[in-house]
Amino acid sequence: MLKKIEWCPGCGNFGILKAFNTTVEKLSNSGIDRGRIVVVAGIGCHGKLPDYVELPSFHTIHGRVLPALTGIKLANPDLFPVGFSGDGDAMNEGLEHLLHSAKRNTDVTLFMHNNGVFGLTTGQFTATTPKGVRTRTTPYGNPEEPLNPSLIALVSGATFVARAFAGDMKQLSEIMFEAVMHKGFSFVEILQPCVSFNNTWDYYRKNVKKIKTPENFSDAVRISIDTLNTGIIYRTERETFEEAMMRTK
Ligand SMILES: Cc1ncc(C[n+]2csc(CCOP(=O)(O)OP(=O)(O)O)c2C)c(N)n1
Ligand code: SF4
Ligand SMILES: [Mg+2]
Repeated sequence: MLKKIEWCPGCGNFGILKAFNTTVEKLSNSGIDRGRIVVVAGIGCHGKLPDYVELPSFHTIHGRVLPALTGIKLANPDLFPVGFSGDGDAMNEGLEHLLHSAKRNTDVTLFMHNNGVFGLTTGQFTATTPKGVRTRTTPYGNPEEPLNPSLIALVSGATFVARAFAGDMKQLSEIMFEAVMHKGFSFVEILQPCVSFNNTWDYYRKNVKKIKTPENFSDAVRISIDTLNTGIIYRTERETFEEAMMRTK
């Protein structure tokens, strides 16, 4: 049974949920039935999303979405493992897993809700909080430069990298569909306003830009550096981790 939604009214997670529901419909219509889409979430506000969709799901520990997705794919390659992580979950607690999943080209998808704070624990700064932003733990402004998740995924070897905005559900669900269908590691960074601790709605609405997918890796790197660029940043093909494992058995 679906649980009652507990996100703050106005949270960007609502747009992500809506876009994902549209994506699941589209996947079902393309022959991927709901029983084959397995969702995994980390710990945080984003981690409640599996409670709000009727799909097989697993709620893992903080920062460990990717190991769970990898295990699911290795155990049953017919499944489509889809993960939901936060910026804290994927860029602080679980950063190494992202690097290694991209390097291995594990055939799974990771959607990272980037709200620039540890939302569930009430607004501490994370590795993606922009410099100067005041949070519960940076009351005089964050003294550190932020990490750029899409750039990190790209240079670590991800074969599908995209950035999207929770306020543009049409673009987001199109990207989500392509990401799940992609064979290899797909990473999608979703710019997600947190109305309670880092309200970026106005800023993103005014400033996000849409890009055309660049033709080569160097241009993809250049485009990913501007954190307001949204769209499919890079897409290529190479042997997946699962294929390599089967070949060397
Ligand atoms: C190993 C570990 N460290 C810290 C925590 C405490 N904790 C729970 S949720 C959370 C914040 C999650 O932030 P993020 O991943 O950005 O998700 P959001 O709530 O913003 O969606 C933290 C630090 C934990 N549960 N486990
Ligand atoms: S704290 Fe932020 S991220 Fe969490 S539900 Fe509320 S608005 Fe959304
Ligand atoms: Mg967060």
